[in-house]
Amino acid sequence: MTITVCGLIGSPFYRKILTQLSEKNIGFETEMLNPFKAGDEFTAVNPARRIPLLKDSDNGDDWVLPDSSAIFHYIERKTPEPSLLPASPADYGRALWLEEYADSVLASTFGLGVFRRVVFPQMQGKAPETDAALDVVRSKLPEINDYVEATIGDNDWFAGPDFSVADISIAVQYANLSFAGYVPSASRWPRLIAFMRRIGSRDSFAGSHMKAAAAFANMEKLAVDPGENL
Ligand SMILES: N[C@@H](CCC(=O)N[C@@H](CS)C(=O)NCC(=O)O)C(=O)O
Repeated sequence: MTITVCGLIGSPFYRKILTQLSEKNIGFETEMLNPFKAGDEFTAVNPARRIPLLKDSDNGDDWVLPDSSAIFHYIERKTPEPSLLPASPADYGRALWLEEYADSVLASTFGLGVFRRVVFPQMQGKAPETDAALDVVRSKLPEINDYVEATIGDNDWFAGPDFSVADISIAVQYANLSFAGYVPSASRWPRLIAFMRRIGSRDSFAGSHMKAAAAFANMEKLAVDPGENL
């Protein structure tokens, strides 16, 4: 079996899958795929033109699966242990909701609203759109951080007692915010920050996280005044 994950290290959805594979101890290869530069052959396999894509030689040379959620659940079905899906129906439902919430609301607010405005212009040699990104940090992020803080409460993980897809999906999105220079205030959202520390100590998450952080190391970051308690 050769599993190949196609995408870019800066993509939270791509790192969601790398974290899962490494958590499950599944060997994999990576293939760089830039969704903004790929040709028509990319549209043919994924009309949404998004990364990641998965290849699995067990299914033949032409088999390709797009979408981090489809990929995640495919891998869970194929290699169930150690499971990243909660056993109890209530926790399982909660994990799926939080995966969806992270992939939609967090991804659009953090990704389009903040990360892309800071990072993408710099990749083209232009100045970051700092003011627009800070507007989103001030106007949209506190409400999201409040929800995330209340959702984890005093638990270690978001959906039941064990580490799951919910934790990975949320953490990879917050990681992209940090690459843009924003980390939520630890005094205002202590449970969220404690969660980030907890997941950061897992090799499965830290490995790809550090590779991505290194890719953005030389870029100008947002500077949020600590007095704003954001
Ligand atoms: N629902 C998709 C979203 C994937 C996604 O939005 N990927 C971004 C990179 S982080 C992408 O490929 N963007 C290309 C574009 O916006 O054209 C998933 O879970 O895989």
